[in-house]
Amino acid sequence: EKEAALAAAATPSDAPTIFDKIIKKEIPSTIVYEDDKVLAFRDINPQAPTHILIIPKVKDGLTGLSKAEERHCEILGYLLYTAKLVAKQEGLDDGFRIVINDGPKGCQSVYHIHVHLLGGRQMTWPAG
Ligand code: DGP
Repeated sequence: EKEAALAAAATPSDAPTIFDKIIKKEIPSTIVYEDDKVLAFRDINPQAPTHILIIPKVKDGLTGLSKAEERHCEILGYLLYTAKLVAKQEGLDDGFRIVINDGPKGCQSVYHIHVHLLGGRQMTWPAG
């Protein structure tokens, strides 16, 4: 409930987020993969033994999936491909889950698009 309230309170905007500071290494994070386009780091509030966020280094207006334009197709595909690489690196050979929360009702709290990679336990369905 607390998380839902926090997410609902977050106003969707294109303003810089905490993830910009993570990208610039101004605040520490546990980075598990990095290249020129994307960064993958461990979620500060893990919901599974493996919980990693994959983000584009350049937001380019992509605060969330609902703001996607055709020009974002390449980076969107690359985020998913990176999730697959990181899943392999984490040894999630029996399966994993990818989540993109969008907007207040989707429980999004950080308005810089990010792919959640969750694994290391049995997932349940439907998601909450
Ligand atoms: P979402 O609720 O889908 O917008 O996910 C945002 C996630 O970001 C949430 O699971 C917690 C994580 N997060 C927020 N601030 C930080 C931070 O400073 N460091 C790290 N590693 N994760 C953060």
